[in-house]
Amino acid sequence: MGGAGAGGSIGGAAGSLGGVAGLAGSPGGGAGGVIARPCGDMDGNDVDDCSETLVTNSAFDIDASGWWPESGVTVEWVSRDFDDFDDSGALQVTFTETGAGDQLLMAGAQQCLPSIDEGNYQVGSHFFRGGGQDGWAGVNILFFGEADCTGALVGSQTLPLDAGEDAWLTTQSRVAVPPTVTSLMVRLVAIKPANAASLVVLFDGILARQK
Ligand SMILES: [Ca+2]
Ligand SMILES: [Ca+2]
Repeated sequence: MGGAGAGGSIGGAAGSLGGVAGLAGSPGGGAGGVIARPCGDMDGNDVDDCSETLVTNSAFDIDASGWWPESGVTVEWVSRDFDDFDDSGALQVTFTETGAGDQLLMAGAQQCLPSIDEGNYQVGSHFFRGGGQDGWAGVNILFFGEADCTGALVGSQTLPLDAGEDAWLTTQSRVAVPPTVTSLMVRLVAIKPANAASLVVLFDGILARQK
């Protein structure tokens, strides 16, 4: 099902990675000058993603703080940075829940953006799924009617899935936040058939910004 969309997102990732290389090579950084080193620019807007994301601990430089495991999940920091930087790592999500049947289960690590405005957002992540496992790494967004991710669940959106394995890939999408939404939950998830074994996936460079 996701074949066509996956191809599209790979193309987008490759294009914006070119932008990353340019950013990394530019001496002194931009006007702000506060970026110790660039995180990348997956959305290609010439602004380093680390400096514009609304997410806390988006680059996982030293730990997994700010991200909370859901039921059936363990999270831990690993040193395997998506861009191979020695001074940064990634978030590892291990989804251990299993059951009968092949219906898809989804769970991961979550962070609430406690108060957001109506409008369009750009959300994305780098992710890695090692080979020999059934399932996907994904990013799922939940919309809530009240602040702090409380109140009615107004809706949800899952960014395009990509089944590629043994490589860092990128998924991103525009997320339209309707006027009835006050907060949203960013979920870095593993998705697998219930009867498949544990699934281990990595995430890094989480972007969520208003467009
Ligand atoms: Ca950017
Ligand atoms: Ca990192």
